Amino acid sequence: MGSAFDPLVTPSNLTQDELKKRAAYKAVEYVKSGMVVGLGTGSTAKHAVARIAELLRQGKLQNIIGIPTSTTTHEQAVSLGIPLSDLDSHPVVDLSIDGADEVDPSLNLVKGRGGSLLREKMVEGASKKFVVIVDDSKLVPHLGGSGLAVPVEVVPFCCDFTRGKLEELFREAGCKAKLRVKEETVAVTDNGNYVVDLYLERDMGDLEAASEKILRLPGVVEHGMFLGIATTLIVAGKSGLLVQNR
Ligand code: ABF
Repeated sequence: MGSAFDPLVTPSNLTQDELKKRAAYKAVEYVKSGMVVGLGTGSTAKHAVARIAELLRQGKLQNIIGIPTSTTTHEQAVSLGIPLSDLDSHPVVDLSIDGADEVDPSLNLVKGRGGSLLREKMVEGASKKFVVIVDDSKLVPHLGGSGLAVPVEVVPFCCDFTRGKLEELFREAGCKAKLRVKEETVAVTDNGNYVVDLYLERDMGDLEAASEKILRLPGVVEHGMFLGIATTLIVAGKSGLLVQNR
């Protein structure tokens, strides 16, 4: 694993959103004309999408095909004039850029607190390179340890049964599994599914084993742990940009 530190030339009083933008702009430096690019979702990724559109308008990038990871990103990209396609037509993606909710020292991620984890995992898993962009608040020693949830996308059919099974799986880690609710109604993903959020009091142990256990449960569609998928991490902090490769 290699890393590089790039001090910011601007004052250190950047807001969190400005830090996200720094990371996003740095990631877009990896985009070259002619690439098929996975377009992430969330408040960090939206800066990357906007930057790609800006470079296309300026003629500094050409022939980009974007593969959006959510309906929200699809709408943003369409409004900015980025040509779009999908994995059916472009099963190999050159490069994806997306945010994350947690990043551990091995570049494993928790994603999906925004609800787009399934499409993100499909697109980013099909990418030759996956650049993760975060501000430094997202760095954690262990996934699931920040007090926030590990999301799991489940089918609506008997979702409380699946919720209970998920809670049982991680009982020893003090798991509380909660069906995600938004504005007082159950949150529905772009794929028409629900999300169960796993809140853990303790480390869930071996991540690959945890992943297998979750995916074996009937009713589960996908989970938000992205293990071994990210190839590059760009972290923006008050003192600079850290670029780390796996
Ligand atoms: C998506 O956006 C996610 O998978 C993750 O949940 C989230 C990160 O959001 P933000 O960049 O807004 O912090 O990529």
